[in-house]
Amino acid sequence: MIAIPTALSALGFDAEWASLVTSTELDAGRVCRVIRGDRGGVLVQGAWPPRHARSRGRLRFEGQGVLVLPTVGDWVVLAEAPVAGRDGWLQVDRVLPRRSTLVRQAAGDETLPQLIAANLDLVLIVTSADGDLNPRRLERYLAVVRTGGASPAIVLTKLDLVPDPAAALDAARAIAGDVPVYGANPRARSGMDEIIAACRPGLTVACVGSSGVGKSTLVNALAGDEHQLTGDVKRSDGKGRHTTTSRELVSLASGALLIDTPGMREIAPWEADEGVAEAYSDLDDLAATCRFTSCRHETEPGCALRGALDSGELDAARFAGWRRLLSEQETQERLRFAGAAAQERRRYKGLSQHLKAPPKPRR
Ligand SMILES: Nc1nc2c(ncn2[C@@H]2O[C@H](COP(=O)(O)OP(=O)(O)OP(=O)(O)O)[C@@H](O)[C@H]2O)c(=O)[nH]1
Ligand SMILES: [Mg+2]
Ligand SMILES: [Zn+2]
Repeated sequence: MIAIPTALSALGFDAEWASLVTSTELDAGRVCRVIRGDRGGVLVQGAWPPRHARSRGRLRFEGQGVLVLPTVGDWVVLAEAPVAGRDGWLQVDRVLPRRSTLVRQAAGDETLPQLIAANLDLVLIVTSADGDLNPRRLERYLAVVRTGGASPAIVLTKLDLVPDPAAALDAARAIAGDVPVYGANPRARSGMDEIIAACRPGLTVACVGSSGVGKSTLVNALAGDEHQLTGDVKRSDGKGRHTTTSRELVSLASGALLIDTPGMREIAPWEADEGVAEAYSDLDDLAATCRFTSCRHETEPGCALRGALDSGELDAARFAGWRRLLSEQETQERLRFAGAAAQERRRYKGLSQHLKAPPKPRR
């Protein structure tokens, strides 16, 4: 049994994590947690103050790109050589196997994943009641969170700015199913009790959502101080200013660990068949009762979904949101497959050129 330093358990390290490292690594202070992720490097903290670190080249180039690189929330083991190069940055030797991840399809034209955070127990999907509340977007967030294996909860902010807060809460609850929905005003620090209770000691909790919805304000309210920078929402379009620019882990006095993230403009799940099925379990159950197992829910006879739409039992917008997510996942799958095939072809080409007989000498 390895003795766990208090400074590490304060960051969420437990016996299960300890079983993945050696006592030598632990004793040498080489085990630490990533508390901030930026482009190019990470900030890590162990039984010592935060320091910069970057991955070993091996980690950077081997494997499947971004998904293997350390991200905020990760537990990592540092390389034996304490200092990487001239800049004095530490070097990450390996990332401990993750308990959960938060991955979305990266914004932009290419079909690539973006790893947002790792080892989350709870993800607070923050949405503001004024303007941002969008059932389809909430469904997408739920699919993303569930795919990665963390538990979701929804936090509805700015209820003080809408005429009918109860209606806004109902709209969120209609999407949430058995996912808890908390209404709170983090700016006034009211309505926080349930959220505080959900952020139990030792848990790692991330806040995600659009810019300006109050994620950093919520983190500050939970931390009891002004740890995170917050920004007023632009008056003209109600959109946030993208005040938070990096993902950062904050330790609460209660013993919970909170991760604030920058606002996201788009949210699309990555490799999310299961997550989509869970977020739309009601539709999935219905689809299982269609007459044909291959039903595309278009004009097939005996389609349970069409039946539910006709009877008004199923909301057409929810149905459309589900179909859109499924077709996005299909496209993603196809592009991923095409990308992998191209890579394989390139490898093969390189290999065959290598094996080709040397050019014949000129006569
Ligand atoms: N009226 C009201 N304002 C709020 C509430 N919660 C947050 N705000 C305000 O909303 C603005 C944006 O809050 P932030 O916490 O910076 O938002 P954010 O989600 O962190 O935004 P990004 O960092 O850009 O992603 C701030 O001016 C907050 O004071 C609320 O419940 N009611
Ligand atoms: Mg913020
Ligand atoms: Zn059908």
